[in-house]
Amino acid sequence: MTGVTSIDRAFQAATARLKAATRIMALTGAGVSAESGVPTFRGPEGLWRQFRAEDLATPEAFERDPRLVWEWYASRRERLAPLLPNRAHAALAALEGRVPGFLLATQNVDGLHAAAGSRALVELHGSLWRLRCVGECGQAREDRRVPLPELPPRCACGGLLRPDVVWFGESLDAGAVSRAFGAAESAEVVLVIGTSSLVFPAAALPQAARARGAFVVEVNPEKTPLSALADVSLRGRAAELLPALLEAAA
Ligand code: BV8
Ligand code: ZN
Repeated sequence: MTGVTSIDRAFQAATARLKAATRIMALTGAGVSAESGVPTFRGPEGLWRQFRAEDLATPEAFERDPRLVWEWYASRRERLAPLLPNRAHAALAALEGRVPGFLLATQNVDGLHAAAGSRALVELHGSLWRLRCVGECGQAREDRRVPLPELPPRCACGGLLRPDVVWFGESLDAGAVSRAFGAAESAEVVLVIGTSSLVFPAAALPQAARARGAFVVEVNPEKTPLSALADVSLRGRAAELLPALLEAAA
C-alpha cells in the first residue's frame, strides 16, 4: 500500500495478531469509560485534580472521616448512575464472544463493562455499586440506590458500610489477581486500553504477558510508561479504535 504510515502499519500488525489469536487478555482503565462521560483520575479534568487520592482512597481516610470519603463516593455514584457503556465497552464484550480464551481485567469500579455484557471479567479494584459491611457481618452486597438514605450508610447489623473497592495500601482479592495473571501469562495478545499504567499490581500484568512472549497492544491517546514496552501503541480514543480493530480483525 503506497504511503502506509507508521500508524497504519501498527494498526495492521495489531489486527493481524488479533485475527490469529485464540487467547487474548484485555486490561482497561478509566480511559475506556471516558467516552461514556466518566471523568478519569489523572487527566486535566481528572478526579484526582479536585481531590488527592491519598486523602480519600485509603483505609486511613475512611477510618478518620468516613463521611468525607462517602461524600466523594456518593457523588461519583450519582454522576455515574445515568451513564451508559460506550462503543469500546461493547467492542470488548463482542470480542469475548468471538475468542474462546478471553479475559477482561478492569481497574475501573464503574460497572460499565458488566453493563455492556462482558462476563469473562475481573474487577481488580472492586465496584462502587457494591457496599461491604466493616462491622460484624462483613457482608458485601450490590446497592444501586442513588442517593443513599444516609452517609455513611449503615448495615442492618449496625456496622458501617464502605464502598467495596480496593484502596491504596489494600491488597487486591487474591482470586482476582491469580485469574488476571494466569490469563496474562498464557495470552497470545494483550490489549491495554485507557490506563496510565501507574497503579500496581494491575500495571504489572502487561509485563508478565510480555515476558511470556505475548504481543502487547496499547490503546491510548497519550504516551504512558507502558508505551515503550508495547509492541504497538495506537494513539487514539478507545471508542473509535476498538470497534475498528475488531472489524479489521474479524
Ligand atoms: C496493593 C480505588 C498490596 C477505587 C484505586 C508495587 C506492587 C504493589 C503495590 C504497589 C507497588 N508500588 C506501589 C504500590 C502501592 C500502590 C500503587 O500502585 N501506587 C501507585 C500510585 C504508585 N498500589 C496499591 O496500593 C494497591 N494495593 O498492591 O496492596 C501492597 C500495598 C502497599 C505496598 C505494597 C503492596 C491497590 C491499588 C488500587 C488503588 N485503588 N482506586 C476507586 O476509587 O476508583 S486506583 C485508581 O487508579 C483507580 O482504581 C484507577 O482504576 C487506577 C488506575 O488509573 P487509570 O485507570 O489508569 O486512570 P488514569 O486517569 O490514571 O489514566 C487514564 C488513562 O486513559 C490515561 O492514560 C489517558 O491518556 C487515557 N485516556 C483518556 N481518554 C481516553 C483514554 N484512553 C483511551 N480512550 C480515551 N478516550
Ligand atoms: Zn453488617
